[in-house]
This record gives sequence, structure tokens and C-alpha cells, in this order.
Amino acid sequence: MADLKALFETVKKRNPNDPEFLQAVEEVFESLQVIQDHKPELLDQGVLERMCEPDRQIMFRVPWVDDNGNVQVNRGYRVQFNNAIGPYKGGLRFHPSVNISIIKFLGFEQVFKNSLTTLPMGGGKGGSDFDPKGKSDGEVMRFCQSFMTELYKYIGPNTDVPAGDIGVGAREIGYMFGQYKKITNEWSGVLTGKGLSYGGSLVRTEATGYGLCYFTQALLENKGTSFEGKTVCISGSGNVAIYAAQKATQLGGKVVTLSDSNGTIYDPNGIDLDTVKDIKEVRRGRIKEYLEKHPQATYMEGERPWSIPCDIALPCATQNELNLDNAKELVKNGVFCVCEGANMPTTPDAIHYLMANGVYYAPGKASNAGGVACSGLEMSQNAEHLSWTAEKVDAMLKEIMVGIFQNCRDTAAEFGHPDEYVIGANIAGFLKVAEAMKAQGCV
Ligand code: NDP
Ligand code: 2IT
Repeated sequence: MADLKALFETVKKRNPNDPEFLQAVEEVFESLQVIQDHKPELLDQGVLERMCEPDRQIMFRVPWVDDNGNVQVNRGYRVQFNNAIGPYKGGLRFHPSVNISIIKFLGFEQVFKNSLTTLPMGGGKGGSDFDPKGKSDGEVMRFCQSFMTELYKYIGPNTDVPAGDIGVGAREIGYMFGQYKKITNEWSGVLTGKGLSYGGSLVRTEATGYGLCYFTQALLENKGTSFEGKTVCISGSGNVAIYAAQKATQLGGKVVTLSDSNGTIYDPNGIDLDTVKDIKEVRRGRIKEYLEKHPQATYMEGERPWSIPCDIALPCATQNELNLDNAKELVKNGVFCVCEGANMPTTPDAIHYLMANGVYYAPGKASNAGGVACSGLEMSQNAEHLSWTAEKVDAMLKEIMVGIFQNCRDTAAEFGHPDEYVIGANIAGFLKVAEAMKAQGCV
């Protein structure tokens, strides 16, 4: 039988310099305490011990030549965490803050998330400390080619299928896909998030943000309400934030904030997304440029959105972007629902505070699973050499997200913690992986 406290001590000892990874593991252990107390046999055969140790961690040099002819060196990562239920699957993050702790926390959470989608995908994550900001297209291409020249050895359509995350969108996926194809002389669905002209899936661009709103809508409906007439604060202004804002607006909400790493815009009239898309998707500019077209809006330099009064908050930027002080301010201003679009954006003390104050809180591994779910649908389309319509993919995405909500709700209730979706998500995600691992023996 697993002793969760002793096991957490072992994990801490093995990973002393990985605070984000330990934060993600601790949250899961808190939830699984319920299993240890009531059904300890579910933790036998060392499943949790094995799930806390990645199958392998790959780190490599990524040399590339900048536009001035100088050699630059970055570090590349791929952590293949668990492939009990399918090939490793998860995004690549390019951001100067990337380190092994961040990649491990993301890979660990991805295992649970992918399990919740009901699709056959294991968990992994990768990336680099490369910063695409301010780089020319040529520099980004040479970096991506160098990154893939090493990474290709470890991935494949039935082995490990990377995708995008922070700093990795269609442009980067295209360059990496081209290099993989050139090296292997094989067209295969080795990456998801591909362009529509070469095997990408319709709705993948929108999927994480849309999926977040489908999940949130299911939660709201379950509580007898909806997005209609609600004020929504969203952080970030990247892929997830933009399409969360679009769907929340379509569902009747008024989105009043977006942000980037420099600051937050607040538009009491509701954010104009065409302007944001032009700044972010076309010109790769800064969010404060929004004011050039919308002088009625306010820009808060260096601030996050959480001081703006809202009913629903959707953090969609990065880890630990919503802390205890932010949670207190949100609660004071009347927030009643926080669903995560980003991975681990809410700090543990903030989560506890929100839940203690009756806020419905959904963890990213459940509420942002729409992106990877749609990636799973892209893999299916590639495997059968077909392209599905946007209507079909969107309907499947919605069905998956409503299913994840129901699974989290029902599992939390079954284990005596109704409305604690974090417990529901962790237990439900865990149980499927644990069963698969037990069936496959001690490997
Ligand atoms: P993008 O790179 O498209 O956008 C990221 C956004 O977050 C930008 O507005 C960026 O601002 C901001 N941001 C990033 N890092 C920081 C930071 N350290 N401090 C403040 N702001 C920051 O990424 P995505 O939208 O794809 O990802 C956002 C979140 O969603 C991440 O947590 C990611 O892991 C998660 N996610 C993404 C999925 C996907 O399919 N893309 C799927 C599921 C989860 P700036 O431009 O100034 O850096
Ligand atoms: O965090 C995530 O789920 C992602 N970045 C998407 C991963 C994927 O494989 O589509």
C-alpha cells in the first residue's frame, strides 16, 4: 500500500530543485489522499510511485545561427512521462523561463489531462529556453530546424507526438514538421497543430479556448446559470486567451480584460477581438497597442487583470499567475467561477481560498483539455488520411468537454467531495492510467 506522505518525501528528495514539479505533484497527492483513506487497494502495485518518475528525460543542445552570423546556443527538452494509455502526447514551450522543473510539471499534469479526454494518449512535454520574441522568421526557422534535428530521434506518430504551447504556434510547428519530414523522408502525423494545407485539423487553433468555455458552460448549466450577461476577466492574449474570449462572447458573456507579460487592458465595453487578433496574430505586437484603436479602454502597465470586478475569471497566460492576494480581490469583487485555461495558473493557497469561499474552481488539467483532445482528433484524421468538417470536430470537442465536466463532477461526488472538481479531475485521471499500468505489469 502506498504511503502518500513518505512517497512525497521521496519525490522531494529526488527533485530538490524543481518547485513547479513538486507543486503539481503535491496537488495530486492531496486529492489522492481520499483514495488512500477509502480505497487504498487502488494505489497498489506501485502505480503512483511509477507515475511520479518520468519514463525518460531528454535534454540537448540547440545551436543555431542568428541574422548577424553569430552562433547561439539554447537548451532543448523532451520529458516522456507516461505512455500507459497511448503514445506520449503534449506540447512544446519556447520561452526564456523554460527549465526542467517547468517541463516536468507540465508533463506530469499532461498524463492526467490526456486520460480525462478519453482518447488514447499518454503524457509528455518539451520545449526550450529559446525566446521567439523579437526574432526574425529566418531565425525562428533555423532554431526550429536545429531543435528538430535532435528531437526527431525520440518521437514518431506512434511514439511521441508533440504540439504547441507558449511560444509555439502554427509557424513553429510548420518549420519543425518540415525538418522532421526532410530527415526521415516520411510524411506522418508526428506533430499536431499543423497547418490546414498539410494535415492539420479544423478547429485545433480554437480548441483550447473553445473547450475551456464548453467546460465552463457545462459547469454553469449544472448550477442553473450560464455565460449570459456575465462579466468575464481573461488573462493572456495568446492562442488560448483569444479563443476563450471569442467563445465566451458568443455564449453571451462580456469579456472586459486581456493581458500580456507587460500589462493588462480593460475595456468596459467588451474587448474587440478583431483588434486583438491583428495585434497578436498578424503583427506580433503588444497588448497596449489596443488603446490606439480603443481610447475608451484602460491599460494597466505591469498589472494582471484580477483587480477588475467580474463574475467569471479565466486565467489563460501561465503558471502561478493568480496568487492569494488576487484570489482575495476576486472574491471581494464577487467572482463565483474560476476555470483555468492555462496550466497551473492558480497558486495552491489561492485555490484553497477560492474554494473555501464557495467559488466554483476547475483545474486546467480538466478545463483546458480541449486543445490536446482536438490534437487527438487530428491524429485520428491523419491515421485515416481524412479531414473532418469544422462542424464535426467542434461537436466532438464539445462532447468531450461536457464529458470531462461530468466525469469530474461525478467522481468528486462519489468520493464524498461534491463540487470539488480538482479532486474529481485528479482521481478520474489517475484511475484510468493506474488500471492500464497494472494490466501491463511492472514496467
Ligand atoms: P501563447 O504563447 O499563444 O500566449 C501566451 C500568453 O500568455 C501571452 O499573452 C503571453 O504574453 C502570456 N504569458 C506567457 N508567459 C507569461 C509570463 N511569464 N508572465 C505573464 N504573461 C505571460 O500561449 P498559449 O495561449 O498557447 O498558452 C497559454 C497557457 O495555456 C499556457 O499555460 C499553456 O501551457 C496553456 N495551454 C495551451 C494549450 C494550447 O493548445 N496552446 C492547451 C492547454 C493549455 P507575452 O506575449 O507578453 O509573453
Ligand atoms: O497543455 C496542453 O495541453 C497543450 N499545450 C496542448 C498539447 C497538445 O498535444 O495538443
